[in-house]
Amino acid sequence: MMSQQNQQPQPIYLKDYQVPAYLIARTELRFELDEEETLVRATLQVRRNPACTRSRAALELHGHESLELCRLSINGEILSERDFSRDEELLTVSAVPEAFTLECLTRIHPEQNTALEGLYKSDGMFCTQCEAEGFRRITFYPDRPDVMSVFRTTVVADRTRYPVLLSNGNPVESGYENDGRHFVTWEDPFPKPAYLFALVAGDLAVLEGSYTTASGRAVKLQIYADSKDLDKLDHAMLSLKRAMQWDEQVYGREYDLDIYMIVAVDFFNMGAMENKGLNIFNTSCVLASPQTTTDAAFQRVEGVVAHEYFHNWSGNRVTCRDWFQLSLKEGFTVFRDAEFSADMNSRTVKRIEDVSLLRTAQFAEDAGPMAHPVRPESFIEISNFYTLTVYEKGAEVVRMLHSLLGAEEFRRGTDLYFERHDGQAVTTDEFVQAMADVSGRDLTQFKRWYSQAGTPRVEVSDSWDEVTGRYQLSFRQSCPATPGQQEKLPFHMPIAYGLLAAGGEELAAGVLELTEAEQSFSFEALPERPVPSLLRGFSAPVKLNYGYSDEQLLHLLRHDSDGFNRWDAGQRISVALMQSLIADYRGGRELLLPDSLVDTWRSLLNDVSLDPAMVAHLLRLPSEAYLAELADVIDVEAIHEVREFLLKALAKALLPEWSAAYSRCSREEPYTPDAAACARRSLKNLSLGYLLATGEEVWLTLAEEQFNNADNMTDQQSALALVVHSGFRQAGERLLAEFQAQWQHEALVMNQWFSIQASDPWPGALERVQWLQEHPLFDARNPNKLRAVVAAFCGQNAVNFHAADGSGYAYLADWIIQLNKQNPQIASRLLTPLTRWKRYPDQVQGLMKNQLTRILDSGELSRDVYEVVSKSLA
Ligand code: 0A1
Ligand code: ZN
Repeated sequence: MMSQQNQQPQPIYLKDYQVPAYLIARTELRFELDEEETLVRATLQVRRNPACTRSRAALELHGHESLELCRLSINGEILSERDFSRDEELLTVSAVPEAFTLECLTRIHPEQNTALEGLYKSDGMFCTQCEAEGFRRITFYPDRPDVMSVFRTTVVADRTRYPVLLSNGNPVESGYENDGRHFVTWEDPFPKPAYLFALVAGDLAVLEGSYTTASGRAVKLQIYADSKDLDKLDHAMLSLKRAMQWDEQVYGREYDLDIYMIVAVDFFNMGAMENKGLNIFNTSCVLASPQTTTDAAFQRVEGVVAHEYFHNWSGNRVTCRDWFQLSLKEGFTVFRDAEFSADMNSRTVKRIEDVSLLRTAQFAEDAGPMAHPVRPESFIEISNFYTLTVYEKGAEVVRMLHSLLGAEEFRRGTDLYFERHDGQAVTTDEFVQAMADVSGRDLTQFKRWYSQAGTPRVEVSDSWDEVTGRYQLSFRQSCPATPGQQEKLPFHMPIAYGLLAAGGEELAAGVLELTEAEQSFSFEALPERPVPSLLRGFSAPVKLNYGYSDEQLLHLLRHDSDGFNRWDAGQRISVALMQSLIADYRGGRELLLPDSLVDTWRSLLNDVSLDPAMVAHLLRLPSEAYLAELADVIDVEAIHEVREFLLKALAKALLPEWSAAYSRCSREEPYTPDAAACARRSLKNLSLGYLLATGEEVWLTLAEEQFNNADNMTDQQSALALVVHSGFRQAGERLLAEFQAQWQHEALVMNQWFSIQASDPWPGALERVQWLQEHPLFDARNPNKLRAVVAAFCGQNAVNFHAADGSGYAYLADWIIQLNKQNPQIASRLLTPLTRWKRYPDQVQGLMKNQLTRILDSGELSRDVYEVVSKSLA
């Protein structure tokens, strides 16, 4: 597992896939949980896989080096050391019968497990995380997703400390032992791969609910959490019921077990996990209450609860053949949860948020050393491939299929896919094949989206013939080289479009299908030269360029029937202006705010007929991260200074409008979390940000009032973050202290307190994070705390992370070296900002690379960190 310079971990290739030699019909597990050590007895019904052509293949069981093997037997005969061999990854038994019972007793140490993979302890409770390859830290097993088995699990533990004992499926038996322990046996009738196994034991409170499926079956719903958080589970429960209903209505998918459980845990590497019937969630993705949770976090809870629920069909009933197919379940499930959220809230706003994430973070991933296709060809450590590319770009690929086929045909495709492959472990090819079969379309070229990495570029030009009324759009597509892929072939992409007349009405609209490197489309007999609205709804994950004039963009901003493109037109205006201001800043020229922008913004701010959420999105300046992604060479300081200049200039130029918008949106009504109220809060807090950017004390007073009087976390936290980040030093300290006093017992709220400080762009942030790390509420073993401090500083505080002396880089490298052994997954994720060194000026590159080299030379590296560092330096 750990590697040294001389024996480096080797990649695994998709092309080397082989079917498993042995299958497991039944898995029986017995866990004896204990503070010091846990005993796991596994009884497996094994038989040769008839589909495996390798005769006399050995039985290979994965087993992490931390497993202590106590006893191994086949059909009751204990094996001696000569009967099997073991290395860091595998236990191999060379001679086994055709079908047999294997029994394996192992001892494990959950209390020492800081990697949070396998069985571990989170704040006094036992829990598991088995995706992707965590089950091999629990017992010896063919830990691969194409081995699916029925599980029966008995959990034994002390009655008083662990009154709640959970596992997958339905509870079938329970009772007491005579030594103060009790047990519960669970049986999951649906065959599943080991990565979906889960176990929880602890002293937990529960919120119960119920749901009756479309066919009339009653399902018990349970959400477990620490008793102090019992009042924060209603939103998750409501979201779950909505998700269950939505999946019935939109996909015809019903839940299949009698019970559905969610457990909230504090120590978790990711957001949540879809274990069959027993989801385990990071507290940050399940707990919600108006007093402690922002609007954004409410939406995240809704989305993640739905995401994990939807996995029951897209992931669990139909699962992945191997981990290269990860996007089969993740891309599809992200698409499903995005559509669900769009239906529950504002479709346009959801799309704007998702595309913003894709265009900043996923495009940056595509342009970095870890760029990979939606279906990667190789990996060293699979944990490194739970990426924006697999999740978000994967969802865009599914969305494109939806656009190409249309909603009805797409639904027939998913019906066929679920029916054909229920209970199977399949590949992305099978998913696309179902779509091809229902539509009669040839999707061979489309599949390049799965195999070619990189963000395609689409250059568009047009021509107009006054005499015939012929309008022509010409497209040219290309895709930059990515690691291991120099040449790319053209993609099959849907380009949703509309053609707008001067009066704003639509002359034509539809979806163009681009398949060639260069391709033109003509529109005949148009009454006038149109303004093209291209890539509506962001119909393909590409960078599209057309030489829009400001007038054309303003026209789209005013008239486009596609809300997304209206927003995007505004973004294009802002981006173009900021790019020219960045050039001015670098050239030492004075920065000026054009009157035209002020006029446009004024009319948007004054237009009370517009959705306030939309106005807020339109008037939020493009993020530093997005501008960085668009730059040839990233000038961190120039980007930051230009954005600050614009904030201040727009604040001053539109002062009465910001103030009016603020007042208009601050109604004296009690808090509600509905979409309209969220929309008002977002415009109100955006306005407050601009007001504070003036630096005038009156607005500080307003912000402090909002902070003090808020009946919800969105308003209170926005006020805090805005005061701190606007550079009101003293007031900021005062509010931070008050906030801490008020919320010190709420871990998730305090995470926000940490991250507001860590992302503070003003000088001194490095000293601040070093101080925060010593705070009694900081805990370096808790991933949420690391994200709130380390990731917030390195990922959301560009000016400070990129300090000219390289101190930010050294700070991150210190953390990586410390976390490498403690929690490799988190270490490797935190590393991302350092991997982007090629995007910065020469002198910066050297400083960043030095730290990467320092990590590489720091001793034994986990596969996770080794893969990212070595690929970054290659
Ligand atoms: N399948 C989960 C994501 C997940 C992946 C790995 C984990 O542990 C390392 C945890 C969760 C999802 O998509 O929600
Ligand atoms: Zn998922």
